[in-house]
Amino acid sequence: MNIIVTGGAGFIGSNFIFYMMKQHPEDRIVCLDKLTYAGNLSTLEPVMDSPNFRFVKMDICDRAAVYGLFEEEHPDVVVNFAAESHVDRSIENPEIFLQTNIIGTSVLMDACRKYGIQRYHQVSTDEVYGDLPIDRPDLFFTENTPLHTSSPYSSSKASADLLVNAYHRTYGLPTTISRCSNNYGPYQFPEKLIPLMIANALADKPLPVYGEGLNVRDWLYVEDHCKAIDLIIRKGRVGEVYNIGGHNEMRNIDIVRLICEALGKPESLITHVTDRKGHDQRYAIDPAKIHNELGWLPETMFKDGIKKTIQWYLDHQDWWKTIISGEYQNYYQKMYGNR
Ligand code: NAD
Ligand code: TDX
Repeated sequence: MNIIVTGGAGFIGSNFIFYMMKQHPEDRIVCLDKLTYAGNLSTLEPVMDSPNFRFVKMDICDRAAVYGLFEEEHPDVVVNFAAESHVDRSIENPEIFLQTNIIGTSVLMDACRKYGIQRYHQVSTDEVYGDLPIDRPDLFFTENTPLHTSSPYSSSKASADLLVNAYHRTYGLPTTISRCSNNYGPYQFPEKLIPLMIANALADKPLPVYGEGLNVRDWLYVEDHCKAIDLIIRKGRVGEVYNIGGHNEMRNIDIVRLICEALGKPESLITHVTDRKGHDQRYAIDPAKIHNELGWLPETMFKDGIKKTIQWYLDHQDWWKTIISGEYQNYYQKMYGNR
């Protein structure tokens, strides 16, 4: 198969490329990425010289360039990870989220229609369902839960999902959508909760917990997400949505405490800061459909995954220190002040 992976220089996309190149060495992977602040070419160094891999710097919103690439590559499958992905940034500046996440998705699907494709897969998120109350642990998101978004980010992802379903129904495009819970693991940009707390703790800096830290997220090790997407593009039913999650709900404050403990840092570093606007209370995925239809189950226990992740950040300090030393400092200053 010839697979175009968009957003492959980011966190999940790069992990997906490594996973696919190991599992399916006969496939060819073309990574299309704009290299925004969240994209890092250095991440892809281990595969850059592989004959089955090609990197192309490109914006998914650039219709002429995208069509040109499809004409050259004739991909069988497109997996779209490319997105603006950080909720806090979407609250500050929604526009780029609408551009990339909605318009970009439509450009990619137009290219798929024009040049033909076996499968277009949209990587979506549990955030499209909105949130669940913390005091109702019996409730979960299923694929039939209505879309009910809170942030500009999740609204842009839900809009893209609606477009994907429209392209399937109207044009017969062979699409699938996956909606995954919070990922953690290597190469996650240090603006996100887990790597941010690891980086700050290592520097003995305050650990900024929004509000009381009681919000709940359903954490999945990134490789388990990659395995699920691989299964969906090979065996998933066209036109379907698959939820992905590992029944691993944790409160933010407990994650931060665990990181302090693992790094031998005092909990006194924890600083409660102003809550995120519109902060979703709880996400929790019911993964019964992907389990029953495709046999997928998460394989990494949280206690092992978080240990591996913390060790990875300890072993790859150059990777994240380079990232946080540049433009990111302006963002950090705006978000957290001098903390
Ligand atoms: P990320 O921010 O780490 O990476 C995004 C990548 O997309 C970057 O390499 C960036 O350069 C690229 N990109 C951004 N705009 C682009 C454009 N216009 N054209 C081409 N490339 C562009 O994001 P991530 O955390 O790896 O998330 C990947 C996908 O998975 C996103 O669609 C996100 O919505 C979804 N998702 C993420 C999570 C999570 O926990 N991180 C969970 C569920 C779903
Ligand atoms: O400094 C912080 N302090 C804090 O308390 C940050 C950055 C986050 N938080 C809280 C907010 C959330 O409740 O931690 C939780 C996780 O925050 P993020 O890492 O920003 O993730 P989240 O908002 O849950 O969204 C993530 O999961 C779903 C990804 O960023 C999305 O791309 C994905 O769709």
